[in-house]
Amino acid sequence: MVLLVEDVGAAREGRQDLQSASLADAASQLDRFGVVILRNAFDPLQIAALLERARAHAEHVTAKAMTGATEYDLPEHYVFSPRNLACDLTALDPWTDGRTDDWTQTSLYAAVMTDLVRDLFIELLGPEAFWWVARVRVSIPGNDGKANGRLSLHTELAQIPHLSGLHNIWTPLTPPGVATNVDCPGLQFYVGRLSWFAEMSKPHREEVEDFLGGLSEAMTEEGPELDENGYFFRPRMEAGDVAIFSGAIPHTAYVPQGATSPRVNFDVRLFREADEPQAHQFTL
Ligand SMILES: O=C(O)CCC(=O)C(=O)O
Repeated sequence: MVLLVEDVGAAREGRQDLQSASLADAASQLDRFGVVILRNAFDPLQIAALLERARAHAEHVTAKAMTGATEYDLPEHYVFSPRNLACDLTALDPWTDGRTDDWTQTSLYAAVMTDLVRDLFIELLGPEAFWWVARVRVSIPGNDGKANGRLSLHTELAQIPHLSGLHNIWTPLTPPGVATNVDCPGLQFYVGRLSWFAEMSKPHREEVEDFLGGLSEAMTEEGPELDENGYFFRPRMEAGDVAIFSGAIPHTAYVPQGATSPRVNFDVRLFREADEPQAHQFTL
């Protein structure tokens, strides 16, 4: 298994360019595009038990959601939200079974925090960082507009402006062979104007949201026509791949026409400083 980094720039020409990754390559993608995709970041066998639980969880949630249920009959420690079909990672992770809400105690943390990922975050945030909201989300194709409706195209910076140095880790918890943006809903990023979003998202949130609102039709199209400033990057990701993205990059889910499976994923927010009472400090 070779760790690869995807060239986000090549996706603009419809090419998928994967190269063996170094810390410098990963940092450069993140700096230029606001997102880096690490393929084969970890061996999915390390989280085999979590993947099995994620599969069973998605099956249960999908069956409930498709009947329009409001009661999901999940144990209380799942801290499950029918609004975004998300629950705490620690409820599903076999290492914790909900006994703690600390994602740094989970088998997923042990798998994702490879030397490269850790070094990248130390470069971005320093060795003492914070995290907040570590969740497993289920996204169901064909159920848009209902409980799990796609979030609007947004930047985290505009939505949670009180965190500094904010970055997300996003990783699929899908069964082997199931790829996001091909077989199941994935993530899409609007690539372009990164410095404008970085500068404007906090002080001029409405202007940023107006601009993103104008892209709402394009973001659902298979081959959107966009101006020269931007394009949608829709990475194909499987279990073991990791996306790391900055608070400045606009993103939301993408549901490909051929999607048949629900998508389960994990996401967490990491940051440098916080005026956030629920933030947890940790050492990278
Ligand atoms: O997983 C998704 O569909 C969206 C995730 C997202 O927008 C976020 O984590 O901020």
